[in-house]
Amino acid sequence: MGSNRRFYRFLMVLWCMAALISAFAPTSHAFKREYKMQVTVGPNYYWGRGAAKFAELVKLKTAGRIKIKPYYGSSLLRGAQLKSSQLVSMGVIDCALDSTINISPVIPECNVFSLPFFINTYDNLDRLENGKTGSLIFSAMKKKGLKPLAWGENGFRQITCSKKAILSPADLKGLTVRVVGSPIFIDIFRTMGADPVNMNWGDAITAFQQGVVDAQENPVGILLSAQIWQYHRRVTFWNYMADPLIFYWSLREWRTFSPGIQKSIMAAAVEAGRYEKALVRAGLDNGESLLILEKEFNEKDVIPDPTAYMKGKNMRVIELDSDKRAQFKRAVAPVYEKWEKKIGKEVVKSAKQDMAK
Ligand code: X2X
Repeated sequence: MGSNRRFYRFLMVLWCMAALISAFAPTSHAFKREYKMQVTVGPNYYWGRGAAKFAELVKLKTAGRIKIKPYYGSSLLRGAQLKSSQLVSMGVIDCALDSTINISPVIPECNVFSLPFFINTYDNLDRLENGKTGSLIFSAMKKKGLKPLAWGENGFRQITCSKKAILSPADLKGLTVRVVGSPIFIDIFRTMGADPVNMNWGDAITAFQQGVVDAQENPVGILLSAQIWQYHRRVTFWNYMADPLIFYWSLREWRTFSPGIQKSIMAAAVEAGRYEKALVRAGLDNGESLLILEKEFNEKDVIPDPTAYMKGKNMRVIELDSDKRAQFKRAVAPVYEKWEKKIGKEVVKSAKQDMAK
């Protein structure tokens, strides 16, 4: 039986179980024993710690009524990270802290963050999230049965390589690059002349270990936890795309909560998002994130200078200046023509306006 068919059979079983449980569950103000949360990476990643913080704060703010259990490493999805928003909208999974990349199969508008060499600074990213672009994305989610709660962050994605330093598009020619299975990635890397192979994050680590791929791209927070220097000795900081996270809930279930519970969960997501963003930006911004961690969260378990840390692990860290970045941007121009249509002209326009503010 094909793995797709097996997956759909598995989905059906999950869905029937959820339907049975909800049919027999008492309706008025009864809470589930456990609310299942999908998280793509493990508990030691900054992203995983953001999920744990959310669960902890929700429990606290709802006086123990809502208990969220994070399922790390996409274990609820057998690794199939791109299925998360579909399952949350069906109500099979209660909630998620997931990347806009993994949400993009259901919400194509999320690909605006993946337009290559488009958003390149934290200021721009914050303007998008808090501006019209963010609200357009949140309303698209609501239409698809998802209740967005708050933004988190995976980070700007950087490329690492075992074979050579990547300084220009020519360096990518013929390199096998592991990418997420979202189609815009295949288009970006093929356009730049590389040979992209898509795989889920769980399989990617094995592929790095076995040297099946020459390169991969992920934000610094992921590189640190995955200890990428064990497999790839070079990293190019090119900020080629932003990768926000979103805390979100199944809309159908959300509507069954009282306004008080909704308010508490929402406040928990906003606070956990602030914490998680500060973790991933620590040492990469103007110092603000380290201050937030210290003053607001009394958090010391963080790598204060990730660049120096990676160099200390014998990695070569390459920073691209604006001329070099412009070379890459020119190389990926055809991706814009195709993807602006898929994302939607209004969203792309609002992103440009938000960034111009
Ligand atoms: O799969 C990836 O590269 C990861 C972990 O960054 C995402 O989930 C988008």
